[in-house]
Amino acid sequence: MTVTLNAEAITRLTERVEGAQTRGHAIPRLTEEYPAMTIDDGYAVQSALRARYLAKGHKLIGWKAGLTSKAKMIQMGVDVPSIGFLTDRMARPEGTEVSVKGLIHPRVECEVAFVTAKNLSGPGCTAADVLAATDFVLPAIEIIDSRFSGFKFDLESVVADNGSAALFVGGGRPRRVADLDLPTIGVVMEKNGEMLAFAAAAAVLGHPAEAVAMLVNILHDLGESLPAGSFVLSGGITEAIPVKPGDNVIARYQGLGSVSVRFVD
Ligand code: OOG
Ligand code: MG
Repeated sequence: MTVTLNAEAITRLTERVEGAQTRGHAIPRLTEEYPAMTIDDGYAVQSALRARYLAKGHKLIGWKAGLTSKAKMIQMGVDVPSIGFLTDRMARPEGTEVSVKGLIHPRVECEVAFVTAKNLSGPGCTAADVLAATDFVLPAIEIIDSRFSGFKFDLESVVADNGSAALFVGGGRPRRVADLDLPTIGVVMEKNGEMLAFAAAAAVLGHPAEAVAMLVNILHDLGESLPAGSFVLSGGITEAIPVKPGDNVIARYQGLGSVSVRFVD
């Protein structure tokens, strides 16, 4: 870990990101004030943010991998995956209306979610380890919302902003990984009846379990591990699509069913 910011700077940045997340207002990239900040500084802010939410009673339910597909990396101009944490407050039920109140410029992503049955820890965690520890996988829609103006960021800033995590919806049909050929599963994302993006799950690092293994290895660097019963988002398979109140989004997964969300004010 190469944390370069002092404790005071980390606290300042954590409060700034928390304010932007809870009040839903955009802020400049953190690197504008701290151009030399490192990715580890970003994770130091993210860890402090997690501690603050947990102290307020939010429950950690899992983690998210992000920027794990070429489509996402190209869209965001970042070529290294990142991770973020997920809490109970971010979960929304499937097939219901989801309010975008408090979000700045939400976008949706279709992802494969993993639910684990065994603890996983790094270093050296592999996709095979992840598959052996997985209880089931299910389709998910992640609703991301960057707290940075114009949805423009660098890796240091987005890591501090918890990987743009905002809300997520799991749904479809949970399936055992042994019964699937996960990489070849096709996904189609529709908004208001129009097919806007499609790809196969292999777009995520060749196999979504690779993204979970990467996440576990980053967790190790943060002094954390992934407990059994965790919910893990493995990263957007296609580029993310902007949404606004009135939009209907449906993500259809071959063999895994579909997840749908209607956005409201
Ligand atoms: C960063 C979060 C990316 C994914 O699935 O790739 C992410 C962003 O694009 O805002 O969640
Ligand atoms: Mg995502």
